[in-house]
Amino acid sequence: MPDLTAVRAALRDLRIEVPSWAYGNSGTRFKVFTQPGVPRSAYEKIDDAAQVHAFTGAAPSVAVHIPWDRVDDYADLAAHARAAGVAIGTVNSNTFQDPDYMLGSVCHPDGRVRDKAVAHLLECVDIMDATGSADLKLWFADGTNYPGQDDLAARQDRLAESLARVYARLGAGQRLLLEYKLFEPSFYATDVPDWGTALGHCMALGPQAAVVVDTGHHAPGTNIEFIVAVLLRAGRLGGFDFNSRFYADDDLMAGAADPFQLFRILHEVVRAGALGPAAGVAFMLDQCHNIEPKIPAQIRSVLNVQEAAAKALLVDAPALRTAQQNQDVLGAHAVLMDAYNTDVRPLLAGLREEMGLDPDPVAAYHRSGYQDKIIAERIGGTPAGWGS
Ligand code: LRH
Ligand code: MN
Repeated sequence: MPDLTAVRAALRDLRIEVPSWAYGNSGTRFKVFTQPGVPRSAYEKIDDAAQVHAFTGAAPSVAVHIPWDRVDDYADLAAHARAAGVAIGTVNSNTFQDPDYMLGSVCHPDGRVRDKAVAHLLECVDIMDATGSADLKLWFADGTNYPGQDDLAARQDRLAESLARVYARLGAGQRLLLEYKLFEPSFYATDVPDWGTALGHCMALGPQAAVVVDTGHHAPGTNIEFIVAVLLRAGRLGGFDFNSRFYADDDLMAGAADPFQLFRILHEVVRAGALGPAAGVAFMLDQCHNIEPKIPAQIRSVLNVQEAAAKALLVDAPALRTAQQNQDVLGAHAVLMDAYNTDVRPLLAGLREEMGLDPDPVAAYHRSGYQDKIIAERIGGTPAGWGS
């Protein structure tokens, strides 16, 4: 049985970064259903994100997305975040909404469009300097819809050249995180479709480049924990965009659609000793709450990741290794399932009480009256969204 003191210490250290865009209105191409009390600015998004940290004690940073979170003074935004008890985390670029990027951004055939895209990415590094953020996360919608539309290899050359220009701008301690996605909005070839392509570009760039695994970005049936094990072994797992899905990039709450998969992924992270902050793996949520109240959904998502991590920390590693060495197929599987089938909610509730938090963060949030306060206060202005 793992040492519970060590398990509790690891859970105390677990940090989950929340996405600013989860608090704004979001939807699908069919409809964006708006909700009352939605933030109207990056400042209000941070206020809402700070609620998640206040009730969970495990979400001390907020990822921002540019230009959705564009402000006049990023140092002031960072100061506002600190005053709210959180920090500005990963800076996400956006080269998927400007009209010039219809046929791509950093992979576009026209060098002027690539220059425009690279200029935006360099602006994001300037913003990191102002907010004190370490990570620049790059996801590119770039791709094609029809065979022959463009030269697949030439697009890789353009991508490599563009990434190198951004990589050269990074300061010490800053990282470029490259996120892959199989498809959407491109439906024939995406220029960074999978972990292999992303890893290849990161290896070519240098040690400050690593891969982000968004759990919604794979073909159905993909063994994501295998990819995680390989990236950890290569020392190039930069982080996760956690969410869950039944079909495509559904961006549902992490662990909601497939809690067993989230456990298997975190088992590989724990096995590699990479759960702690020192390991440099960023645990981020990337979700959209199209029909459910956003702040409680974020709190629930943080709890889901905590629960999966707690189960992974309870895997009896020596027993597992012994069973694996003894080629005891069922025995080894049983060790993992024992941990997965452990109800870790009492352990986490106890830990929250030790941290001076309510054992039931979702209920505590509802009792706080914050939701009613923002619905009453946030009248007028332009509710935040994906701005497309
Ligand atoms: C792309 C993605 C990416 C973000 C966006 C909000 O699907 O996962 O991480 O930029 O969602
Ligand atoms: Mn993502």
